[in-house]
Amino acid sequence: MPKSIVIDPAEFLERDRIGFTGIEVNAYRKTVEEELAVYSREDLLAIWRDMCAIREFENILNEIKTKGVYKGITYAHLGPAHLSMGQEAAAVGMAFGLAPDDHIFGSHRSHGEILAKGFSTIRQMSDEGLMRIMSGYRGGVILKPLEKSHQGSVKELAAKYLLYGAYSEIFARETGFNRGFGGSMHAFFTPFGIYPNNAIVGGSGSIAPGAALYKRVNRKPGIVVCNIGDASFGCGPVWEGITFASMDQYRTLWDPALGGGLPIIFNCMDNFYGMGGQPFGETMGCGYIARIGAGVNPEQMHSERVNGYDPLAVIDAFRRKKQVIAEGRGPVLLDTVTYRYSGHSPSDASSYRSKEEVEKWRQVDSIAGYEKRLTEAGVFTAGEMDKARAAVESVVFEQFRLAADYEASPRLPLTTEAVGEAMFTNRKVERFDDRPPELLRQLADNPRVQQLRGKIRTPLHEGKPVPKMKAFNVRDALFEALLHRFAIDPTMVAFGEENRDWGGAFAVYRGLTEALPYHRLFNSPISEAAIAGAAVGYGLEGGRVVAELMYADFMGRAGDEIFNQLSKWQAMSGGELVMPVVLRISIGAKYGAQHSQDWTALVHHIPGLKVAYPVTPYDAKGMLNAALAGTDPVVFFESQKVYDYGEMFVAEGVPEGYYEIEIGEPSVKRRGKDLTIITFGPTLYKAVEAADILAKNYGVAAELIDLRAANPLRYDPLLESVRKTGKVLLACDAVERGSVMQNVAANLTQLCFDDLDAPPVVVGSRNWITPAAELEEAFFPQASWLVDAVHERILPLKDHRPSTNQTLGELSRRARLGI
Ligand SMILES: Cc1ncc(C[n+]2csc(CCOP(=O)(O)OP(=O)(O)O)c2C)c(N)n1
Ligand SMILES: [Mg+2]
Repeated sequence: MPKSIVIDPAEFLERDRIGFTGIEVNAYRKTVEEELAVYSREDLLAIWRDMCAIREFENILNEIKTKGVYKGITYAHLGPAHLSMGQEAAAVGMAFGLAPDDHIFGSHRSHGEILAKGFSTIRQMSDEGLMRIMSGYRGGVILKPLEKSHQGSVKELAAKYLLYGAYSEIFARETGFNRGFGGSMHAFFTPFGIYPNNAIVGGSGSIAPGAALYKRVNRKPGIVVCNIGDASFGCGPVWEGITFASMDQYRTLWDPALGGGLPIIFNCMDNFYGMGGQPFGETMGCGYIARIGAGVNPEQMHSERVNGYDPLAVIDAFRRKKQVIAEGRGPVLLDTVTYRYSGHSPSDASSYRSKEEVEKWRQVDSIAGYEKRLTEAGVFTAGEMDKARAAVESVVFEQFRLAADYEASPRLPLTTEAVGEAMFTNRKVERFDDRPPELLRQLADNPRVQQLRGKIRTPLHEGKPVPKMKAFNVRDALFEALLHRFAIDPTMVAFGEENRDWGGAFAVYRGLTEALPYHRLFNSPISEAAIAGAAVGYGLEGGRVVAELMYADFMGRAGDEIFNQLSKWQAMSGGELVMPVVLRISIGAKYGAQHSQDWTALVHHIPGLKVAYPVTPYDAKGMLNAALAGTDPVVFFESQKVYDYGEMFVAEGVPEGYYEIEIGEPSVKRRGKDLTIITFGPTLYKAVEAADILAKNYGVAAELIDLRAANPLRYDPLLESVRKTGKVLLACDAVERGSVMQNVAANLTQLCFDDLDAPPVVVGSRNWITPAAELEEAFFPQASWLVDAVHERILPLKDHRPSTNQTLGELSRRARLGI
């Protein structure tokens, strides 16, 4: 808590009452005649065309999925198609008044939103701007098949481009927005302000606030709209995202010049159903989603329930709410009432709702209703509207036909390496913006910087080991790397729990509070999903971000955001997005079963993440420097056991200046000829003890290698060592079953089988819950375990008497018991 906000009992123990104000439901009542003062006839027709285009786009997909043929074109679409027939007015109403700089995020059912936002952007962009995008985006690959036959305006060409890029993406073609790597549920096209759509229900709920944060911090124009379904509001990360987006500090503590509350509208596409469960009346208790706003902040999120069957009502609501955001009073919650006629997917038998109910909604269909209103008001004749519909349907059909054609729209070869290559962008970016980075004062005057000047960076000082208090330690090394990049990249922000006045949970950030304004370093709510999710949103907008999870054990709370979001968007974008996110995660000890687990293996298992775990000051600074210069997501593990360790391996010490250590490069910490010991994490220091015992008592010279990173990983230094020694022991603090080391051991067995005298041996923690601090020696690998394992399974040591049971018999006994 910042000292500037005082919690005074005199205020908080007074009798009081919390008041609520009513939340509007379907308040819009304007007539077409009144709206003619706001809209041109062309506008009104554009709304009609957009809705008709979406209906036909989805109708074609429905026919293809259910019958395999549409108007003579046969096509087998294997993937998903979550259609939105019925929801067109909600989508078009949402997008119509958005500016090109406004960014939308969505869900698995977002085809309609993609098209609506695309059409809206096309109308507002200049012809030159559109041509630049179409011919520049991925070398014009989407444009080429369209250009040949196109006759008409640039805007008409852009509309075809949008439809064709979307169909191609859904059909997994090279001509898709994202080379077909995203597909139906994840299609997006950022040049038109269409940001990732998410197959994880509610996934956008924690990501979109990060995009809004990016706009605020970097003073970018536009707002962010997070389109998610009604059932998504049951998801924890959505609540966390709302909490993150509605923090008081944006208005109480941040520089007012930034613009106040986050510029975000959470827009519920409230179609009354999940898949087969019904939030209204069954699976949720809030009745109307709009009510949720009342629990969030005194402004009740400016919440409103809007008739999403009337496009003009939705446009009106978005216009008013954009004004609220422009005044710095966001975030906003809109509950847009709509209905899907289609099943959850085309295979859905609609067993959860009656035909009569669907029919009732069809009777008030938004497209037919809009036509009726405009014709009755005499704005258009039915003939004019029919003609416009037929024209747009024909354009949609032609783009479908082109996308279904394998010659015009080839699929990437199935053997393609491109999927893997898109996963990491592997770029270096010094700064993501050229403006000067905001700092509160000269870094040279920073108290921590001054303190570090007096610290000793070498293993020895005047021939003696350096006392802990004087040693430049891992914590200091991390601080230096962070400060370096903060001073260069103005987009770089850091957030997490207790990050600011507390100094970071483990004091890595001490000194940063004095260096950085609030918006570059701030405390988040205890919302791990939102911490990781917002980092994803901030990163994919093109900003550098360091997010922190206090303990590895809390990764469970941010599981989706780490495993499905952080890891996947670069690849699903076909390499178009970057993800310059460093997720710092501290691994604990002494805090028992739920605060002392090394979960590196979980992250290592997920494609798309770089996994670093340095445990020396030299490695920590060099690797964090590399992570903070890159464009890929790095999960950066740190060990609480070694934060205050000085440098013990690099005789020259930790350089004061800048240097990088490539992530994926193991480090030989000690040379030896008889045995290789590979470690990952703080077990390195136990291996040093074990190596000393082996050398002193048994004359065995062990070579020590610290993996430093699990993915990517260059095996050559490991192979070189194992080929020399013929023997290898691998150890880490993670529980032995399924650890990173098991994977490395399996690979080594295959890569240098002929050179091995014995199978690689893995020593890890016991396959238990982590016990109390007093009992930890029975849980984490100790030097004696390593020596005993060498003796039992690799190299019998003369006269050695094991103190622990590292035999193969014990290995299989434990496996059988599952412990
Ligand atoms: C985290 C997660 N849980 C479950 C699912 C399976 N699922 C896909 S769509 C869906 C219903 C979503 O309902 P809602 O958010 O209202 O969106 P709608 O489908 O109505 O557009 C479910 C349960 C999923 N994709 N992700
Ligand atoms: Mg729904």
